Amino acid sequence: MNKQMKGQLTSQMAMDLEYKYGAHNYHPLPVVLSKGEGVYLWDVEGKRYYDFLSAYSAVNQGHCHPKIIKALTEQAGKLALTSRAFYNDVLGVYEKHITEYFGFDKVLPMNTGAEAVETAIKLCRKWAYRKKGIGENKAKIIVCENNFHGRTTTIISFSSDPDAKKEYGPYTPGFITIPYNDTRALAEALKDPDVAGFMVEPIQGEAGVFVPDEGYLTEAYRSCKDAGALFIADEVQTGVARTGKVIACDHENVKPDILILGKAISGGMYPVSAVLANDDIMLVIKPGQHGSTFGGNPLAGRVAMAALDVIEEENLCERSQKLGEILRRELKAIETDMISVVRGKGLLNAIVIKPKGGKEAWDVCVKMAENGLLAKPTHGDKIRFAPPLVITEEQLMECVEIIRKSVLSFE
Ligand code: IF1
Repeated sequence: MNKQMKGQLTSQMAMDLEYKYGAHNYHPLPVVLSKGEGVYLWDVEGKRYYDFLSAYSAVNQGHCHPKIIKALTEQAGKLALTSRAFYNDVLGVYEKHITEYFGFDKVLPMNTGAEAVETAIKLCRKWAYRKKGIGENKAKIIVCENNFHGRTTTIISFSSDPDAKKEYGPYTPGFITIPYNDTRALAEALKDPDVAGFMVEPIQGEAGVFVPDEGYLTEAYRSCKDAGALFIADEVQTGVARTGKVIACDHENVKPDILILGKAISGGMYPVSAVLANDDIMLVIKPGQHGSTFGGNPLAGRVAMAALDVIEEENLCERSQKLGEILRRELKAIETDMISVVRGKGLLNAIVIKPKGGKEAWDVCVKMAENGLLAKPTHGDKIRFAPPLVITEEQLMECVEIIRKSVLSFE
């Protein structure tokens, strides 16, 4: 009541509003957040939590990073959007910055991850017709089972998740699905001369942080080269230091032909995504053939440059690598049969929960929230653990304690 008089929403009021006025396309954990700083989030009642989701790895640099806020606010007061009908004085500077950062000739700027994936699909197809000589409308792209690449009509056309796909047809043709982590299936599929490319997540996020065998990416890349097909890495979730390297492909020294980035290239401050490729590929798209009103706007450029600088300045790759090892070691040491699997790379991790006494992953997450740590179950029995990479070892150990206490409360 008091809070309401001050014009503040209680958690219940906020949840009721979303339920009444918002589409019901999500089922969030019952916590209403109003503030973030670094590794912490606060709910409207002022309770503090560790964030162990990082907005699905968008907030790798931590919430409300001062350097990224500064970039955003300074540029917002100067120039936010011009469209691409005119040049602006940030875009070229940003393009130089990001291409040098990731080691490609060119970037095509978009906004969301799904848009960048769509862009990569279009780029791959156009390359196939202009450079590989595939007959028009014949190009195929190989994708993996249990992929997650976004929510657009074309992308869900090759999803294997019925929730994501069912009753959204008719679907876009031109995709071949093979099992993930299966180089023989890939080699077989690549025999089709109409294959233009292979699009893959270096670690499958939605599938519950499924890490492929060592050497998978190297072998897949080599098969693509042998077949004259493009190797397309969707690093929307794995990119930007999350797995302990700048991109996850770096673990195997694989340089994708097309690199898709999103989420953390803005530190979660603004929707920024990007497709990177070298000239022989990127320049097949000519003026008027692809674009976006917001893609490459000055605000996005400034924010992304600041967010990428933070990764380097704060050594977030090294932190992610080191703390990931500690986290997995500590999780494996929890004496419970409720955690059946611990897996991941860097600070992209998941545990698999074996239900006990009717209690499942969802209940564990609710308990962890009570104890001050936010994580979300995926596919029923898995819980993703992906804190902001700015977390300290001391904070991480405190989080392990919260997880331990929460899981053991069901023993
Ligand atoms: C939701 C998952 C994560 C992605 C990869 C493209 C996109 C994503 C590899 C699209 C987005 C999200 C979106 C989010 C849930 C989430 C997710 F569990 F579904 F798989 F992160 F783990 N490529 N991933 O992971 O990017 O268009 O959303 O910017 O609520 O749908 P977007």
